Amino acid sequence: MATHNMATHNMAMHPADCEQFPASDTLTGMHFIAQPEVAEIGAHPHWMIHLTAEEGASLSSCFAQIPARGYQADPAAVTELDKYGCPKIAGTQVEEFEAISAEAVSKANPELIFKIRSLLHEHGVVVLRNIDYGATAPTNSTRCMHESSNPEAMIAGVNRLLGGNLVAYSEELTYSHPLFHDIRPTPQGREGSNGSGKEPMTMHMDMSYHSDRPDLLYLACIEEGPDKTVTTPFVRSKDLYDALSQDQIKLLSDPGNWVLTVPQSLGGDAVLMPVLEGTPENPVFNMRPHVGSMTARPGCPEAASALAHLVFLMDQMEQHTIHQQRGDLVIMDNLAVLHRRSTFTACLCNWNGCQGGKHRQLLRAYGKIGEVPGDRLYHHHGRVVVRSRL
Ligand SMILES: O=C(O)CCC(=O)C(=O)O
Ligand SMILES: [Fe+2]
Repeated sequence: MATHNMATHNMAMHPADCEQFPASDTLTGMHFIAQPEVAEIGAHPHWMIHLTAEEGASLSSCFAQIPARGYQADPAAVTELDKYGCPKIAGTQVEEFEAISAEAVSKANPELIFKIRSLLHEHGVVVLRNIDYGATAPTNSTRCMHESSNPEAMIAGVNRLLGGNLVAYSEELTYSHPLFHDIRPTPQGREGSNGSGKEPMTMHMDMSYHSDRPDLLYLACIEEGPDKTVTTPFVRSKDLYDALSQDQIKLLSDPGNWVLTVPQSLGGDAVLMPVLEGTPENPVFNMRPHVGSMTARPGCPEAASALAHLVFLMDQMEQHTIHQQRGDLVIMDNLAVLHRRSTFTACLCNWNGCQGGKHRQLLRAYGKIGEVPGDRLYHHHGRVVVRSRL
């Protein structure tokens, strides 16, 4: 198993900013009003799909035909830059990779996509377990590329079958490949952590400040890491909404009540958007993962207490049933559920010279339903910036 370094990508260490924003329908279109579950870590909740050994083998034998990094114009590197200085994504290449990956998934397991769709519809989240990710490379300080196409093909194939297109965001290019992010958080303030790297990751929607936020979020667990108790807590937005009062809903839905800021890496401007949008059936909470990036406008104590109540509810209602292990693929309806990462213990190497895949390592990707840019890359968040012109 060889580790290849990403060639010309921007490797600067920046905080991960995985959120963003606007109102639209959710993928599922409908949600169950369910009580939060209290299943133990390791239990098998009903939104988990355990692949059998044969199912896993069938998927990997179909993926074997797919070239690793077939979504890149040059599979060895991302070399060409677009007019913004971002690595150029070859739209047609991605299109082709999505098509062959979708074909491989349907051929290997024709029923799978129906199960995924139905569980996503019902719960907003699905975890596939026992995927054979093949020869993956351990993450390291110069990033990695996998010899196996399995993680990317699994994501691209499922996403395409769900009606999604892979998309990238210019502010997230620091993660490695624009479409497939190497997420390797440490609590010591290194990349992949939140904000300054030392903040906790609060409940959020990925890219919640962005007008073209993703509909679907994929987290493929490449390595579990040393902490066997770290979880990806989540809560359904519909459940949260139903627990709010009409007054709180009104306060949260008024954009004038809030100071919501984009990531520091984008200048940290406040943008015009409400905390809550969507419809009573499909509510969308534009939660940001950084402490301090969502506050009530000064002089709006009622709004501040509505937000405090929402935070209290998220804390009460979140489920702790997802602990990711190698071979998992977490799929979330990004608009219908909020998620975060629990506090965790880092790799004992303290992010220094650790070899052999001991770090927790996720591969993240985003899917968008409907029209997407030809090169799959969004360059601007598209929000109205609230700033004094004087
Ligand atoms: O590490 C996790 O479990 C969640 C990470 C996350 O929220 C993200 O990368 O968007
Ligand atoms: Fe996230």
